[in-house]
Amino acid sequence: MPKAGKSAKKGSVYSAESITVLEGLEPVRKRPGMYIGTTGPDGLHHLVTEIFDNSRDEAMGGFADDIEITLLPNNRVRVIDNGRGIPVDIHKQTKVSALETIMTTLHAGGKFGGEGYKISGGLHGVGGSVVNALSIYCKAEVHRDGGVYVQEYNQGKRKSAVKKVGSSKLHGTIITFQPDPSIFPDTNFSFERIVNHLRQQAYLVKGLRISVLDAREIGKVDDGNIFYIRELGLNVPSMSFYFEGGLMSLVKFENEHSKPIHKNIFYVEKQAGENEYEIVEVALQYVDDISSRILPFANNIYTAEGGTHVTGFKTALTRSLNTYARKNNLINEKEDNFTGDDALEGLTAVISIKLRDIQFEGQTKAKLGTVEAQGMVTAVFGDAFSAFLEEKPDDARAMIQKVVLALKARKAAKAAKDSVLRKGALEGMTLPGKLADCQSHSAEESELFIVEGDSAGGTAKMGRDRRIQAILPLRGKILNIERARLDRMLTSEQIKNLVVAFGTAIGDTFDIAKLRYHKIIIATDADVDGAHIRTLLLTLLYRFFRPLIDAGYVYIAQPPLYKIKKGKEIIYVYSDEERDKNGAGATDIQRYKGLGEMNSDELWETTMDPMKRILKQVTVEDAREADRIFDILMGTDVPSRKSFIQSNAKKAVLDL
Ligand code: 0RA
Repeated sequence: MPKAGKSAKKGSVYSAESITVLEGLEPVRKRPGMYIGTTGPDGLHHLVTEIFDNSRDEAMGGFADDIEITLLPNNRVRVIDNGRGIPVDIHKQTKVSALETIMTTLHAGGKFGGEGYKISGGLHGVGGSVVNALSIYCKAEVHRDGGVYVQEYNQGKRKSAVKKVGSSKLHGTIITFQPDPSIFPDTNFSFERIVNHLRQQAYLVKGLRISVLDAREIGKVDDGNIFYIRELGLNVPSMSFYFEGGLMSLVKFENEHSKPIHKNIFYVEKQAGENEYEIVEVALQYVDDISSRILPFANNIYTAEGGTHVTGFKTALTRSLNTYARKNNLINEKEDNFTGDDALEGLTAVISIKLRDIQFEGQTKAKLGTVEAQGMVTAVFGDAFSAFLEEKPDDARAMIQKVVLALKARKAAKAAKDSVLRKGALEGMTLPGKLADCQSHSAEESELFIVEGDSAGGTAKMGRDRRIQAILPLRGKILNIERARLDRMLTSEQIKNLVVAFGTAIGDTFDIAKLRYHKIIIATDADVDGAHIRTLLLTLLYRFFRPLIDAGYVYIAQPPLYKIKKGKEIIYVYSDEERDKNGAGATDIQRYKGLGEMNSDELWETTMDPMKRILKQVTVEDAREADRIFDILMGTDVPSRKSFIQSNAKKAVLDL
């Protein structure tokens, strides 16, 4: 949220006592992208985040401990908290109710809550009015000082003054909004997406209950006298999150399917400077694995690209481990120090920092730039982690052993890789014979289809637009990359083909600028094997080519499941439900088990033609989920694997 005060537009209200400038909401409707990023699904879901964040900030201030988010019919969303309630008294500056000012003007948030009430998070924080501006309908309901106060809005404009409509012993705020379809092409919310975001938030604010309900299916929901809908005991999909342990619980959750190598989860939460709102919180635990999972947050915003807090964390982690290992003679005198990468192997860590001033940088504004954060994390985490190592010698010993192993493996891998490279395994290697490359040399317009098997490969090759579309068929299972190291991976012909086709190299020499295709499209069959290969590929990409996912270069093709012939008309459908809907009266329904069953025209028309096809862009969350599933399927945790297979068996389409 840009702070008001930079530009004095017409209609702004000034006050001598503060430099806050209040503006109307027209700029938000004119340029929604400036306030919420996009008007696509990301922006739509951002509306929920904006409203939720205000309630969550109230909880972080210690004034609320219960938030409920309900999806309602007509794409409405309601967010309830049991905080102090937005003030409804007349605001000095504007001569109208504070509630109205908060909901109908672009304002600086702290102003109304007193100094330090809010930690601002860039885009987040004072978004109530932004959401209101982008909603065809919005209602604010406040319970405080014994009364219930209500105001309704339409596209950010109030319908009438704030009214007292009843009395109440409760306190809190209820915001209901309905996104404006003239702003958002698609106003349908994803329950799953909201649940995933809010689960994470529940970990970040310990002791806060967050409930999410999907009441879209039950027609009108009475919003008369009730506060929390869940107390009606409605039979609707719902989730409720509450984590006493905060980040510690998140580390436990992340490690659920892995084997921790030491018992105690490290945890620290501490003020980092003079200001009581500037807090560093870190939890970590090592598991028996080689990849690392670092989840960094700044003001509760997930910073996927890392930044200064992560840099500070890595520095302190490596330094503490080296110091401890030397002091206790756990590494050979002649041995080198651990590197940052050694210390990260098998590590699950969550880093959360709260700052007064927060700056984001990077391609997707998901990288923390605030310089002070580095020193804050190094100081707080470094001290606490060194103390932990001293106090918990068993945990310390296990960690050091693990890091020593990583150091040795790194050296062995480097030796192996050097020798592989000397033999010219990757560098200067020619494009794989299996690859049917495209004619274009411009990566921006080029696409690589990774298809399953030679037969589908042949069809795709015939059906493609050879100017911009390249085909790489994969045969069989690529490789169990779990636990396999880089040097071993490079010996797999399939992986080598992929890496060389990408053009980026892998590991230390990875360079995204050399990528040969800006669309990498995974096209596997709609059966169990296809799903397995897709999981493998996503896991590979997640672990070794993560920047390609971050940059939005990875996609999944969506071939149809059925071809339905109704007289002369041919319909392709993508699900069983669609088949049932469209199949009535059809004489002829063909199920496609694999891409190879289509002829080249059909494949082009349904799956490859850029004008007609549906592609699903792979998000980091998708890939992370694949990675988790992969661990369950391939890892050593047999009970989890069993229960996963049992609970998913009915979803699998059996090929009989
Ligand atoms: C400003 C001042 C006070 C509360 C809030 C804002 C507030 C805003 C939201 C938005 C959603 N839920 C909220 N809860 C509270 C408190 C002023 C006081 O009572 O001292």
